[in-house]
Amino acid sequence: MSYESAKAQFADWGVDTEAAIKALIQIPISMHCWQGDDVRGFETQTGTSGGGIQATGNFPGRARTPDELRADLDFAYGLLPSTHRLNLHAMYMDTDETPDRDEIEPRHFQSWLDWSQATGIAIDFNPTFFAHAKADDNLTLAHPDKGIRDFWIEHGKRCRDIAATFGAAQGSPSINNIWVPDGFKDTPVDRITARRQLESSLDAMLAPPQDKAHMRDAVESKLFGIGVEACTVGSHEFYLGYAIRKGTVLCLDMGHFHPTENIADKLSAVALSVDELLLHVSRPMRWDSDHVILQSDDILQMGQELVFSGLLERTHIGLDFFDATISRTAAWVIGTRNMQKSLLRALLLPQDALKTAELSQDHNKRFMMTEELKDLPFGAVWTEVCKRHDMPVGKALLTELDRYQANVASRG
Ligand code: RNT
Ligand code: ZN
Repeated sequence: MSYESAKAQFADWGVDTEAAIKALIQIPISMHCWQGDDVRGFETQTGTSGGGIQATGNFPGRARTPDELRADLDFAYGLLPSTHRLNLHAMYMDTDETPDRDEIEPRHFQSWLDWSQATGIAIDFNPTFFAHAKADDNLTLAHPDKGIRDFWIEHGKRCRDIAATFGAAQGSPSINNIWVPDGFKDTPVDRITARRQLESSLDAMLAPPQDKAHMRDAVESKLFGIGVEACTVGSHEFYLGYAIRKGTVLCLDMGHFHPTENIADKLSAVALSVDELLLHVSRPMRWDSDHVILQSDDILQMGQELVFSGLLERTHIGLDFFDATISRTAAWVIGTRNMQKSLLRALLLPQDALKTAELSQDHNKRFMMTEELKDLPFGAVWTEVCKRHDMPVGKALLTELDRYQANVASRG
């Protein structure tokens, strides 16, 4: 179907496809670096990967060096309409030195800053509280040992400085997201001491003032992880309360809740109590499996909720998936495009008419409309977006992805 005839079909419902396209290309998605190398990072000294997260598979082509990762990222961004962001983890430092986590400085990330300046891709940041000998027992900021807690507090402080350095250079705040694996494999008898410990460590870490124009602190909750099945110290209730009381950004990862919970439903609820949200858009399958996101109901609902609740302005959209059984670059491109497609679909709905039907309690009209609207030619509008950015879709996209994969397949 041609774009012109799709445009007419949407216009018939009162939808302006040009306005939707314009809105879409203003929405940055923070693409996560860790899909490119199966969450390994580039440190010379690490413990076990740990943290209860796991990439499985051995598809060829994993990036082994910062240069390979940046080349893969450049390729992926080249197939994504609009200007996006990069979500970088501290363990992706690029240096000949061997700083421990409590010794890292902005200079260890200079090559990323240079890349960001050259590409115009802004960087968000994450302290890395896993894959380290001092995190092998899945306790970091909540550890009973003060020396271990202090080590991780120092790491967190340094990461805030690094994020602020990126933010100052790029002209938009770098969102610095704190996720710790802390928890217990078996049922603890004292939960509140660990939670008090986590709270006071976070307070110490966030105490040094930072310019909000340069960096913002986010906190990410979790339900459970491998090895911490019985209790996660930084649970949803813990961080929801923390974010409200301390004014941080609240991060919701779609894999960090009970499997039947609707994460899109949470946005409008928590948005009444926190100013800003960060999403880790992900796809849990039975557990926090971090599968690449599809155009599935939960992702479409997430896009629709962001648009219909007017939350795009204060939500930072990040992705969090890692699949090592498929091409890493194909995973980035198709997964990130799926997030964009979910937003585009929402932007192409007759929002006012749907809301009017609902507010007037005409549930029959809402029902008929939502179902009929599913047949509109969303794909033709997406194809037009890609065409305007000189980017392939369909079989031509697969050819491009295969071509690049063939080039990286020989990596050891
Ligand atoms: C882990 C969290 C966290 C990580 C990244 C690598 O369960 O989702 O966000 O996936 O920090
Ligand atoms: Zn996450």
